[in-house]
Amino acid sequence: MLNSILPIISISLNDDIINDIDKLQKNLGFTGRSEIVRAGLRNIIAEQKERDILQGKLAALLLIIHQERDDDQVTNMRHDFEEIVTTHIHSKIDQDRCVELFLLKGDAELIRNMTKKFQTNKKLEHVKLIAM
Ligand code: NI
Repeated sequence: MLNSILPIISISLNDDIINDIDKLQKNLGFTGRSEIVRAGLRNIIAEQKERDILQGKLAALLLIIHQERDDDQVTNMRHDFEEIVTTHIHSKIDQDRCVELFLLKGDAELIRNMTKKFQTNKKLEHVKLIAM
């Protein structure tokens, strides 16, 4: 295969993320940091595309993991979407972290907006939408 020259961009990452990347690289057998970053980005793009085609009324599960000290972030954001939240479970996972599960029913647009709001909040560690 011919070597293709890829544009180089610089990104800033904190130590925690760099450690996680290096661990993933080792465990999953990626050849370098760039490769793992590309794989992660491809996943986000695929997820986004999947989400963009959701339409009409649907049910979905939104999973969020965060530091316990950020509990109020989730609570505050939840209030903007009361009309689609049918069930909300909030539980401690360990010393510092909490998991929150939202069962959502309603307009795809609202579900998308809620997911976007959580996903762009930097304090939340993990946000995952499963549409049903
Ligand atoms: Ni909590």
